[in-house]
Amino acid sequence: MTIDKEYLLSDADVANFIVTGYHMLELDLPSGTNESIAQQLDALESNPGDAITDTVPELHQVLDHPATAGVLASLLGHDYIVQSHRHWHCKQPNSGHMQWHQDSVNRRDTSINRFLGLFYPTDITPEMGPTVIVPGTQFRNAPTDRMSTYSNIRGQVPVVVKAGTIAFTHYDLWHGTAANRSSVKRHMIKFLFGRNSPNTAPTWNHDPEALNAPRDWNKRDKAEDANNILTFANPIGVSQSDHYKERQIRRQCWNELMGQTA
Ligand SMILES: O=C(O)CCC(=O)C(=O)O
Repeated sequence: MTIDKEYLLSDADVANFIVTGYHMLELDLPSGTNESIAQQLDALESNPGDAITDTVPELHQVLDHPATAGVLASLLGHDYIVQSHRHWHCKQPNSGHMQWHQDSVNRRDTSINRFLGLFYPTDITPEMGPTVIVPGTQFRNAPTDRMSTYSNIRGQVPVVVKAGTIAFTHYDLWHGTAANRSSVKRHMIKFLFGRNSPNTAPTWNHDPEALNAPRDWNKRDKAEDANNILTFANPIGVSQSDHYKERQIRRQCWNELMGQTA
């Protein structure tokens, strides 16, 4: 696929993904597409698993959208892989919350080799059982049985979004769902994307001066440039001793994406 440069991420976007473990994208699908997808999902009586894109072929428009391709090419290389695994997550009205968990294998890993895309064909309100993510937890391992007992984690973000949003989330990001207290089904289609080859150079809209911005101690957590984001961002407010270890992981991750593996 040819990648339209206009849709590639910026240095700040890439730094934010490394730091928070997610990137939100609101797709401008043709008029009526989201509604049509949602209606077809509403009517499904069983879960087709990986065949959900055969059952609801308009979902291919999510994968083929140039803005989706721009994010994937930026973070996984221009030869990224759309894996065959996908899953329809239908959260029924009046269903309870889902415990905190990580989807991947709970390993601290500085490489971005695969991640998820969570697509929502309808507006998602706080009552509808949104996915809830905890930005900045993707480098933190916790035994799943213990994590599932955690309750109100500081810094959690409910994925309350407009119809047509795809949330790209690091495979190790801690997440769960809120209860669906509404009277409607909440739909989410999960896609999985992978890397084909290691980067030898940045694959996003990279400015060679990106890391030259001076450190700005005044802005700290409000930083807008890659250097200061990687240095100061602290989405779940961890302690200084914890933060400095995480900063090292962020820089390793950035360097790998830059193609500097040594
Ligand atoms: O349904 C959701 O919002 C999240 C599902 C989930 O956490 C998972 O499949 O791992």
